[in-house]
Amino acid sequence: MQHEYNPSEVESSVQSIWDENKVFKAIKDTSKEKFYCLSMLPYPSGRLHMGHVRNYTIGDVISRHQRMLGKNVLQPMGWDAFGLPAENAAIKNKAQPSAWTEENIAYMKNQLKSLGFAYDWEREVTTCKPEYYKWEQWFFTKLVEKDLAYKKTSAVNWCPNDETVLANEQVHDGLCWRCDTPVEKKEIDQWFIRITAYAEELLNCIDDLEGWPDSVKTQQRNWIGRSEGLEMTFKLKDCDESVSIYTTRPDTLMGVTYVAVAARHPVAEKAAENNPELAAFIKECNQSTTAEADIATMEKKGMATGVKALHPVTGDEVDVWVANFVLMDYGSGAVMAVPGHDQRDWEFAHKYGIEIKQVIEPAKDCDVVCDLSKEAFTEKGLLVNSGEFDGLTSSEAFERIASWLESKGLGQKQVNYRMRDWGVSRQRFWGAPIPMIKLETGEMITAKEFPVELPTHLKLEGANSPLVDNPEFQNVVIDGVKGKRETDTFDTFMESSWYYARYTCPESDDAMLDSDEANYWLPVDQYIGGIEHATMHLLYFRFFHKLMRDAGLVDSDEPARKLLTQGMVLSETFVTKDDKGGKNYHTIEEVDVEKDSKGKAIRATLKSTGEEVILAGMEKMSKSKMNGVDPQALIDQYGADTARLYTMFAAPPEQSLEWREDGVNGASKFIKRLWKLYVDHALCDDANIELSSLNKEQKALYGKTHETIQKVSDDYGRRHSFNTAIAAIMELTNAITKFAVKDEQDQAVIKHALDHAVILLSPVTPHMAQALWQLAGKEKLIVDEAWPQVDKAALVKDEIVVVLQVNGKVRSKISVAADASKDDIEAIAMKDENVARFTEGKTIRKVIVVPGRLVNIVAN
Ligand code: ANZ
Repeated sequence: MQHEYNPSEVESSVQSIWDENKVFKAIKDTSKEKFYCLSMLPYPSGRLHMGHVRNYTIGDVISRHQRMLGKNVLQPMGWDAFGLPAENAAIKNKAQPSAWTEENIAYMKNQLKSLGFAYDWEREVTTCKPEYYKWEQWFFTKLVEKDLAYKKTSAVNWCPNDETVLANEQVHDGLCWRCDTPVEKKEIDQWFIRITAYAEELLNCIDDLEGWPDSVKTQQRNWIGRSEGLEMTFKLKDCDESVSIYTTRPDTLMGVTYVAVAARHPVAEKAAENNPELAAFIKECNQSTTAEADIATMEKKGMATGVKALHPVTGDEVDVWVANFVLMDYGSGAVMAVPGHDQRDWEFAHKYGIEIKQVIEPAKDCDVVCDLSKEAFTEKGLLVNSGEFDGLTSSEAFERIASWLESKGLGQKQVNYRMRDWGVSRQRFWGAPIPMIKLETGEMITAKEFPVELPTHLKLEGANSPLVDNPEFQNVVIDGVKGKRETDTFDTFMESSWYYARYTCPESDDAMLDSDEANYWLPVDQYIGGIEHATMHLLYFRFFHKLMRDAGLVDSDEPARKLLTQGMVLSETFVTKDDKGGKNYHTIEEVDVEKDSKGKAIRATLKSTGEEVILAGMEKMSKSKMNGVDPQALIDQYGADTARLYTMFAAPPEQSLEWREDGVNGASKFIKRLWKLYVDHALCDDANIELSSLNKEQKALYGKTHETIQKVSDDYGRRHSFNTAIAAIMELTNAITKFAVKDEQDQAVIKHALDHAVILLSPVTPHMAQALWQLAGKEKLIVDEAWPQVDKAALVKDEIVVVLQVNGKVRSKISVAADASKDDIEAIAMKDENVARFTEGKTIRKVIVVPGRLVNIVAN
């Protein structure tokens, strides 16, 4: 190792030491406290982006810190390797998705290695490998046996371009999230996993997730969407049938002026049999792809069915309408419409001239006015125009009306969830085949042998899966009976729902999990990933853990104790407009940028033409906006440690990181400075330091070192505030720079300070730290050193600064002995020049001394 700092040499040499010695291999050891640190696994898209670098550096810093605290750390990595991009690339290149995926994995794995992440690569999990997905298939068949997975026909979002079903979240403004094609509705047979059976537990356990961000917990609560209401029936006139409705506001029952049903509701379909106009309207509604979230704001449309319903209390007739805002798969697909008190019902009634009746008035202390000519009054309040229920509060009325209806057999209390069962079928090729077989007899059975392997030699043409109508894959004979395999594959969220558990025992080949290993390592102590996974992934992940618990595979209730959601990486976006006003994005290389003193871009021009460029501000790095910074270029130019240091220093982990080249430069300079200081002053043996024999300067640096240890330990551990930890190490480095070495004791103190600066920074810049350790001739690898302890005695200060105020305004500062008495402090304060100046000619009325902090002199 040379005395000059050469990042590429340092990094490759240190990485080979780690590799050769299997330094990060994790082995179960019940005598030690374990720490499982997990970063969300990447999709092997081709190259790492800055978001990955940020995510994985955070995880690595936490892991390395925990290891130095003496814990048995597991930090694994793997690949979420099934999914559409591989399939699209294969179609384009006339290749196999497996080949594209493997190539990307090899490339990205090298990138991760070059960043020096402390992963146990022997536990690498690749979800498209049969030895992984065969257990997922096996587990699915267990769910089918327990009736926790089932098949049903349901309307799904259908992208005609990708020829695949899309989840609601994959539909953006009615368009496919990947290709912007207008999405259609299609009725199709799907496999579902009964997540609703766990809705209550998933909701209740949110309260126990102490180490999870509140924002994620709130999103999960809303997603689950528990509501308490009443299911009640409205009899239909002139027939024996009835419509059952779900309401959360039975207190508004007397304000019902119509009943609205979903387009797919049987009453609507029956009424349409002899009514072509209604049939056409229903068809229109069924094709509409409005996402559920947009229902509140969309235009309300409807048509009367001609059917009449009877009000359960008054027996009055009300019209039954088909309405586009009623969902078939929520509650019972029908609502009692109360236009006076529900805004959707109000808009609908307003449009079609239906009566709007007030039955709730504002409570006495409520300052919201009720003006039904303008909008619905949706608050709770007191009942009016409600006969025997008049004068009750909404909550009293809820109970009274519920028991009244219950006694008549017309209704009962019910809990509902917004969350639906999880549709896991995808009509794509590159996924784990759903292990089900339809026998000739019509019976549906589970596969008995695993894996049901995805063939790797089929030609991919267009978006249609080559599994469909492929006799080799589909045809099977089970106990002499012919059958056909399911050709749909699993949603890739399936694989990412349990990979964290498989990392604990990746080689287990006689069971999905080796429970001894799984129960030692689980739950995950720290999970790190993007906030965009707040609901789907993080909910499925919690759900799968509970499923695995109930299958006896793990014994904990939740998969992760703590969750850190890192912010996005943003960078300056450069735009020019073309003749038609269209936007052209430019890379940083294409523009000349003028910056202010803080490094903020203030003006830019195109290098090629000199044209003025619009600074569109800091936006999420993305290919389409051409504002991405390639981690590889950064590593090549500055080294991995600079990339790591910059991403950790530039912003607190949960907040967005605004990328600035000057900042990267600054990080690189800091590493070089610390390196030089270390080489100049610390390549010697440790010497004993006797605190009591130190002079003032020595004591100050020694004290600063231990203050820094205290701050950094808390920042890494409890606060996860890596940027302030780094700032503290920089301050210590400044103090070291100013410290003059004149004798042996000075040498010992500066060496002590430098060793600590390096060890404290080592989780962030592990290569340079290890290299310096070697240069200094230390025996242990720096990762095997114990985390430094604070010398509490060093924190006790001889002198402290006291602020002097005159009439509450700060006028001066003095330094006093830490154990000075109140009287001594007052005496010194009164002699201060500034105090004298501001009290001159005035009478001192009072002197307040707060020991250790301030003196306030009241004078007039
Ligand atoms: C009458 C009423 C009066 C309602 C009122 C609200 C306010 P949450 O809380 O989200 O569960 N609803 C029931 N089933 C529906 C469906 N299939 N499609 C669309 N809307 C449906 O929402 C429950 C409320 O949503 C129910 O309470 C019902 O309208 C409506 F002043 O009933 B309410």
